[in-house]
Amino acid sequence: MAILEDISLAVQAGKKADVVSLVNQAISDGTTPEAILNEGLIPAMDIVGDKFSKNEIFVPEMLVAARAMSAGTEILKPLLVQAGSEPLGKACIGTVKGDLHDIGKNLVRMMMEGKGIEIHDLGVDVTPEAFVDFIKQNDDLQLVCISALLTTTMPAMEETVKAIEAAGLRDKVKVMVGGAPITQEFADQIGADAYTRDAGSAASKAAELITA
Ligand code: B1M
Repeated sequence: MAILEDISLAVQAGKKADVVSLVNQAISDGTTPEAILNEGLIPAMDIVGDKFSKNEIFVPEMLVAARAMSAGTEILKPLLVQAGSEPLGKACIGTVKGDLHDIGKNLVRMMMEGKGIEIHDLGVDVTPEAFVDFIKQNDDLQLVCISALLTTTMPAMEETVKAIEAAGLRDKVKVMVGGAPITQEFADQIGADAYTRDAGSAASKAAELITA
């Protein structure tokens, strides 16, 4: 669909105002929010990442593309998130220590909200101690979600799981991990309860873990 390609091109060029108007137009034309996300916005970031790897663009261009992408997802948020009356359960989410990438984490949060999960966003660069403190302060917390986008911050994910264990809280919560460099094998290796590849499956898995 031409408009999805236009959305992708506008994100790649970091044209936030164009992304906003194109996403709004796509919605009024009847394009589903899932198609806008999965066929317009997300593929754009893969192209941006590829260009960065090839030294065709640099951090500032990645940053403006990220801002344009976030402006698009903000418009989709109310369409993806339907507030339920009773929360299904309680979770928290954060990007690991040393890692500032938050677009994927924000999408996971939105999809979980869409499933009716009460999810607290601890932000980016979240230390293992901050995860542990949050668990301690929230007796009814059932699930801890950790995101990482850099291979260099994957060890911080393991540190976080170990810190939860060391604090004697591991039996109290389930731990779910994800992000582009994470695999099922890595999740098993660090003792996480679940790994999911994308935001949609993360939300379904979270609902399953919380209600099990
Ligand atoms: Co960065 N960056 N970046 N970056 N960046 C990547 C990740 C990179 C792959 C680009 C590349 O080289 N091709 C590369 C990492 C290489 C590696 O580790 N092997 C990289 C690098 C190197 C860096 C810097 C080191 C660059 C530098 O400074 N020299 C630096 C690090 C800063 C830091 O974190 N300390 C850096 C900085 C940045 C910006 C700040 C400029 C910006 C982030 C802005 C922001 O997030 N607000 C940025 C961006 C935009 C990217 C790319 C282009 C796009 C990331 C993104 O948003 N993707 C990225 C290349 C790429 O991904 N192709 C790249 C879209 C998003 C929807 O996907 O986050 O994967 P993703 O989330 C998915 C799934 O992974 C999953 O669901 C989501 C949706 O379905 N998921 C989960 C995510 N978390 C989950 C948790 C779950 C379950 C599923 O359960 C808990």
